[in-house]
Amino acid sequence: MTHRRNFIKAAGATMLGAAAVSRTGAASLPEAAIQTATTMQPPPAPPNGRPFNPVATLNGWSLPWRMKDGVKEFHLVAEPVVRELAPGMKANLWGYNGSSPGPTIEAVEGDRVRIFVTNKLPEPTTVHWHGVLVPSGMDGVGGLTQAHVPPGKTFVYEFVLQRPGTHMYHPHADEMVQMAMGMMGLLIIHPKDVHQFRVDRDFAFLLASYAIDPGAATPRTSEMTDFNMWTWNSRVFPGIDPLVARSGDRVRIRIGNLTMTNHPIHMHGPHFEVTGTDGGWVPKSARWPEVTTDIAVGQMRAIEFDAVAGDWAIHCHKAHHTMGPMSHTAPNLIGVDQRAVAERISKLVPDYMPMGSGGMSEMAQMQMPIPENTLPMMTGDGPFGALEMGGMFSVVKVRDGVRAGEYRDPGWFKHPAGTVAREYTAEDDDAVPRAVQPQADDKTLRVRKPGGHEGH
Ligand SMILES: [Cu+2]
Repeated sequence: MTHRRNFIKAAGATMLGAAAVSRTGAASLPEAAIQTATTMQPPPAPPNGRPFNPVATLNGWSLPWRMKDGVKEFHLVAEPVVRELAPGMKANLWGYNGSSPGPTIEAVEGDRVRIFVTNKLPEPTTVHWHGVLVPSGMDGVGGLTQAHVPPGKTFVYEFVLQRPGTHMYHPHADEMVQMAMGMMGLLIIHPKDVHQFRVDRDFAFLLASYAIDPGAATPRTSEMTDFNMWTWNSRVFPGIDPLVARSGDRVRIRIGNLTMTNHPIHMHGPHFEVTGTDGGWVPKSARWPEVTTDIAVGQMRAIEFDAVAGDWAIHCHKAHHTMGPMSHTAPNLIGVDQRAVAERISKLVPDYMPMGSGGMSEMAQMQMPIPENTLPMMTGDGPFGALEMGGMFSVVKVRDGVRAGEYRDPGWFKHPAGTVAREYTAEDDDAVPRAVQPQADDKTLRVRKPGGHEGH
C-alpha cells in the first residue's frame, strides 16, 4: 500500500481509475484510490455502467469503482490522514483513502454496489450508510447489526440502491471519537433516468466541526459545544472552494450536517428552493422559496436556484460559525477608553496594543500575529478590502460564458459601471434626491397604531 501510495503521489496525486485496477491482478480486492489534494477534483463522466451527471464535491473527489459482473465495487480505507483546513493550518484527522471527508461515492438507482472497507485505524470501526435503505445487516451499527471491523481487517458491504437521493456515510463505532476526528463522506444515488432531477451544476459538501487548540493539530474529541473550526468538507474560509457557475445555470447544492449543532445556511442573491432531503426529492408542488435553510444535526438539504451574475456570499448565519478560533469569554470593550491602562501595560509588555474599543474589525485589518498552526479569528481579502470572515463561508461566483464542466476560480466579479455602493460626496447633491423628512401633515405618512393595525 505504501508503495502504491508513493506511486500515485509521484504521478501528481491523480486518481487511479477503474481501468488501472487490473495492474495488481487484485485477486479479490479492488484498488483503493488515494487522494490528498484539498482542491476540488471534478469527476469525469462515468466510464461504465448507467450514465449519470457527477456531483462536484467542494475541496473533494469521487471514488472510482471497478465493475465486476455487473456489480460496482468500491474500496474504502479508514485511516489517519493529515488535512490542511486552510493555508497555515494542518490537522491530524481520521478519514478515508487519504482525505477527510472521505471520497464521495456515486452510483445509480438500481445499481448493486459492493463496498470493501479496510480498517487501518488503531481501533475497530464500521460504516453506516446514513439514510440509505439497506438490508438490516448492512446498516453498519457495530454490535447491533454486525461485528466491528477490527484494525487490519477488511469487511464487505453489499446492497442494491433503491431510490435516488443524497446520503452520507460515517462510522457507527466509537462514534463520538471517530466523527470528531473527521470520519464521514457523501453517498450520492443518481436517478436511473438521467434527465430526471437534472441540473447544470451539482455541488455537494458536508458540515463538520473540530475543536483544535491553537498550536495543536489533533482535535479534542471530548468537546461537546465549544468548537473552533467550523468546516465545509473539512476546510474553512478562505480554504473553501468557490461555487462557480454560468449565468442562467440551474444550480444544486447538497449540504449534509454531521456537526453537533444546526446551521442556518444563507445564500445572497438568487432565491432558492429546498428540493431534497435525506428522505428523497420534494415534489414540485411542495417546494417553497427561501434565502436561508436550517440544516439540523444529521440532516441533509438540497437547494436549487437559477444563477444570476455576481459574487454571492454563502455562509452559515450563526455569526460565530463564520469566525476562526477565538476566545468566547473576551469582554466587550466597545466604548471603553483603554488609553491610560494601555500606557501602563506597555511599560511591562512593550508590544502591547489595546484593541476592541471600536469593535473587532481592526483585528482583520492588521493580521495580528498568532500561534503556529492555527488560523486568525477573521481573515480574507476581497477586491474592496478585508472580508473579516472565517469558518463556514464561501462565494457563489456566477459569470457569463463559464464553460460547462469548468470550476476554476474566475476571480472577483467585475461590476457593471454604477452598480457598486460608494461614498456619498457633496458633488452628488444635485444628482441624488435628499432623504425625505416626513412631515406631521404628510398625507402619505402611515403610522402603526398601538392596536396593531395600520392607519393614516
Ligand atoms: Cu453554523
